[in-house]
Amino acid sequence: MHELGRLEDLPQDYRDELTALNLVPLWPSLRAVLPPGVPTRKTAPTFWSYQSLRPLLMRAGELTPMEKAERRVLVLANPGHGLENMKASPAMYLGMQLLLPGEWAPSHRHTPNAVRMIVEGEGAYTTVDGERCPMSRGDLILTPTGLWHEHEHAGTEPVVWLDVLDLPVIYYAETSYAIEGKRQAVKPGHGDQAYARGGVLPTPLFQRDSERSSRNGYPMLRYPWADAKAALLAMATDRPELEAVQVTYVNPETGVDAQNNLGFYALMLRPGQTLRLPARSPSCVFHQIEGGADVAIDGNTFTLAEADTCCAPGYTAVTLTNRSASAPAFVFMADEAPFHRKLGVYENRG
Ligand code: GTQ
Repeated sequence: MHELGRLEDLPQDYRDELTALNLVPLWPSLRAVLPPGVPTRKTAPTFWSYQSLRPLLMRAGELTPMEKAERRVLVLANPGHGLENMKASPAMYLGMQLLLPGEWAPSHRHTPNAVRMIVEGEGAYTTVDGERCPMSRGDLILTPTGLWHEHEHAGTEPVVWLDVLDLPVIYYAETSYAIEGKRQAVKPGHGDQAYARGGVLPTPLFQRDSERSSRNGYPMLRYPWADAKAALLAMATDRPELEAVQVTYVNPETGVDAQNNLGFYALMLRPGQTLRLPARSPSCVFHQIEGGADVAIDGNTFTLAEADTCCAPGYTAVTLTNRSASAPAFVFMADEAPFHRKLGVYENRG
């Protein structure tokens, strides 16, 4: 690959004239925007310890009342992108949110898609499009684009969850905004009950084709951890030869990813297992639900204990190792695969 002309090679008067007309020569920047073979990535392998951040989150609970926060969140920001940009990766935002007993995070809706992975505490619920979704450790709750949501805590201990949003890409597209609302009326019915068995779907009077799912195409908003874990354990027992014991959170009516831009998965590492994930184009986030795993990314090894989180840049192989020889380890993953597929740039390089 031969060298191209530099900006400094051009006479100053020529450069000034270009600037005055809002023109830029491509060749000095061509290699930067189209690097050979592998994209330039700002995403740095980054680890966030729950034990370290938890006291700071609790302190936020003392320092900042709900009325002054609306959402009391410490953002897990990737230094490679600049902390102020609040990105874990090009398309993923991560935040740890705290709600104290009796608090209410008021109803709003926004264009970015969000999910919550519940980290600790009982007795809180998120109400999404009128459906009351109880929060329990390991549950995944969707708040897809445009749906009203509010968080409320009727328990006695703090509740904490991990927010995963596609905010960076929605913001980049200049399409990010929110609308404030009033307290929602709660409707009866729960998607996690109606869709509790994967092989059979609710079919009111054979209206499946014409009247697909309620809730704007998001039939299931809460994915209980008890069910995802049971599926993983059953898979591991049923298929001892299976290398990756993994499930994808999907829309139960279409079988496609639960949300538009980000993919969500739960993975079980068998006792003592080491699993190599191929180098794929999307960045990836790992969050330990149960047990402990070592996550090796490009020469960095992060030791995840329960509730710890880390992220890996795209085009990078990741190796996960269960540190226990006797117990399984469970990891929640989020990635940018649906977004990459839409862009037509998804790659698995093995
Ligand atoms: O709970 O609605 O971490 O609107 C960032 C923006 C959480 C939320 C975040 C949000 C929310």
